[in-house]
Amino acid sequence: MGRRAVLVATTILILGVTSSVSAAAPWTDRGWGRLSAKAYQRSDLCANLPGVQRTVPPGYTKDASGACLPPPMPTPTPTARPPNAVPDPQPGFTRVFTDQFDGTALDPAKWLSYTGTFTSSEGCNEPDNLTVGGGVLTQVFAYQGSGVCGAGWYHGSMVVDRAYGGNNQSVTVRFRVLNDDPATTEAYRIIPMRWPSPIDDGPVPPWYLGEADYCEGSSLDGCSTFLHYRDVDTQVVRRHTFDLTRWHTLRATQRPGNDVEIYLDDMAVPVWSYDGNATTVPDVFRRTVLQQECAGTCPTTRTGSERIEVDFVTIDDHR
Ligand SMILES: [Ca+2]
Ligand SMILES: [Ca+2]
Repeated sequence: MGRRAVLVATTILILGVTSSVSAAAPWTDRGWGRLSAKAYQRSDLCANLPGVQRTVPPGYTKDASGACLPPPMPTPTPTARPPNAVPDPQPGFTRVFTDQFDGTALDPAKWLSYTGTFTSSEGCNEPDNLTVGGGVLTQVFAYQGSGVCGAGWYHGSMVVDRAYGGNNQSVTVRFRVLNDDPATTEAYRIIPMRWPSPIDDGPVPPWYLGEADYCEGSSLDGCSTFLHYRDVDTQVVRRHTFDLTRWHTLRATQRPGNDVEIYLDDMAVPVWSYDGNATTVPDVFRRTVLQQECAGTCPTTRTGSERIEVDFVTIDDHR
């Protein structure tokens, strides 16, 4: 065979190879086949370069045309519940009360509005300062030129109907606090409280035997739990730091064994657990209260206001 014939044969061989590479190559699991080292270095493991054979990387699959497919994404656990949804009761508790404030006024079958002054502070409760709209209860703290107590600072507070009281209960409240002049318009709030109450029309028990103020104070960067017992000067105290101007879900749970837990947003792990006893957490009937008042004395100005916005309240009884 002469020199010319050899050259022709080589050209045909090269054309044949080139042709087969540019067409869709059949898949083999043997390796990278004819993919050049340069292309290999450039390529992503799953970039489907035409005509390239490749090993299926661990966890990957291939389709009928030889495309290399990444592992399917794990199916996400359905967490459709939006962050503002009403959380379920804890194990061992049964829901007995839910108010999402979806109406246009406070439901008198669920709540009793306070009217008049507290013994604990100046200021005056007026039912008008409890408004419901847009799915939210608003407790309004503001100066009024007139009202049930005359001119002065007013606020809105309320206690749940006696039908929803109990001893071992878990109360969950989603709320935030908006104050347009915190420097001078300082309000005081207890969101929520559980207040020792007569079960029937009997005498009112002493407040200090079991008043539980789960989130109390006037600052906007936290609140404190006060568990009162024995006398007017004795209580268990615990501070919780969080931004009250943003929505948070706070749950306060009293369990058998006289134990108290405070949860904040994470309903699985409490931010505080207190192992109480029958002295420090008395077994008494209590009713849930949302309280707003002056911080001892009312502001000296007449301007400014504070609003507590409450998205929902739930109460769960221990079974
Ligand atoms: Ca205990
Ligand atoms: Ca709501």
